[in-house]
Amino acid sequence: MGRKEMVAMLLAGGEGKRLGVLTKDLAKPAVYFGGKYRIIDFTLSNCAHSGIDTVGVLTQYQPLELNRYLGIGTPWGLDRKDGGMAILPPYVKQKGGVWYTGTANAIYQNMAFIERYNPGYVLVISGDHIYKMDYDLMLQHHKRSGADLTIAGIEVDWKEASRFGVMHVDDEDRITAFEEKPKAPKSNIASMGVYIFSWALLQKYLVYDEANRSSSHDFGKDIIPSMLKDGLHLSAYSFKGYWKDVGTIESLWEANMDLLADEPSLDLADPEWRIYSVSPNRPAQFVSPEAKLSASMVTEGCMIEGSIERSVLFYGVHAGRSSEVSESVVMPNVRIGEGAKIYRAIIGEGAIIEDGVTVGNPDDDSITVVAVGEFVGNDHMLLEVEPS
Ligand code: ADQ
Ligand code: ADP
Repeated sequence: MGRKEMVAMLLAGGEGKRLGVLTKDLAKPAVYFGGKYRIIDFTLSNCAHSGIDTVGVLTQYQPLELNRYLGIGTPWGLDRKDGGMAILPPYVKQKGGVWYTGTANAIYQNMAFIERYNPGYVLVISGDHIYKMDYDLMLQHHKRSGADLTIAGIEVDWKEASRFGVMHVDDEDRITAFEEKPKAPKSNIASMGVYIFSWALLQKYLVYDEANRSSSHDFGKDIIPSMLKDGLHLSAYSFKGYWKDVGTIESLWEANMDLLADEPSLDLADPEWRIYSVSPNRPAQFVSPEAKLSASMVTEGCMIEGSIERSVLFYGVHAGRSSEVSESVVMPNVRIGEGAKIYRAIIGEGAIIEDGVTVGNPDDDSITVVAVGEFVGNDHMLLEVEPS
């Protein structure tokens, strides 16, 4: 194997329990997003545009569909012999196999994969964020500052800060303090969970952390705090673009709605930064004479006979006559019956909404979720998520 300057390790094994019925049989990175994509397409496309050709994808929870989707990495230009994409599930080693316990442990168990490429740097990223980012610019920042670890950071709303690792940064971008998901955050600069480590040093810390029995083997909880405590140079790379962690129902819904703004802050049409995905090869969408469509994304294979407003429809959705869909995210192959009404909802793949049924409530802020494959009749109770 040729030497690589930087190898990416993409964490795609989290359980995603906060997405509830949408991730019951599906890893979070494989969840649909934005009409034509899966969440993981964004990170993989970032790798492609940043000139990264060696990516280890660490899977664990419900990997079947994700593995099938990733294939050999062709859509992202990663189907190559020298490097390319490798799917790295926990496997049985001579000393016995173990489930990945935390994010750092997942990388620890794959040190041999990284070592094959003898890289100068390792980029750690997640499969559950929506953003467009050039990791090469971050690498240049890392080299320029001479840091041991660079963490990408972004300013978030104060009310959201406790969902993230937050950091304090001085005038020279040096991280002076880091707290993982603090109850009372003292900074609103969130870690994006995007890290560049110098490989020799990361290796040392992974081994050291593994020997520590009280560690949870997590980057945010263990590795970053111990590097900081040891006085290493941690630098923040300030990211200015659109970034969203879509780990909750509310944020997944919001990020889809963000695409429908007059001038969306995440431009999917940028010819310089395509988001690569796998096309389902369906016929063009069909819109019947009585249909109404406004401010929506409607994808191939859809058949629209009702009224669709401020919604994102994935492929193969059938919206029956006189149906109404408003401010909703409708995943592939959903059937919406005649006269059915859907307000502020996320409808899982393959769900069936019977004729005349109402899902969601136009008058409140909650978001209703219909599970993958669920049949919704008139007497059905649905999960509502109150806004936080
Ligand atoms: P979280 O996203 O909450 O916070 P975590 O649950 O550890 O952190 O997941 C990080 C990523 O790793 C996710 O993509 C998840 O799918 C994956 N993952 C989790 N456990 C894994 C395992 N055992 N094997 C493989 N993959 C695994 C992190 C940071 C915060 C930061 C936020 C930004 O800890 O500091 O602010 O990301 O979203
Ligand atoms: P959420 O925070 O929404 O539950 P994440 O994807 O961020 O979802 O992962 C949550 C946690 O679940 C992580 O800390 C991870 O270690 C843990 N986890 C990952 N895979 C499994 C699994 N197969 N069984 C139990 N826990 C898991």
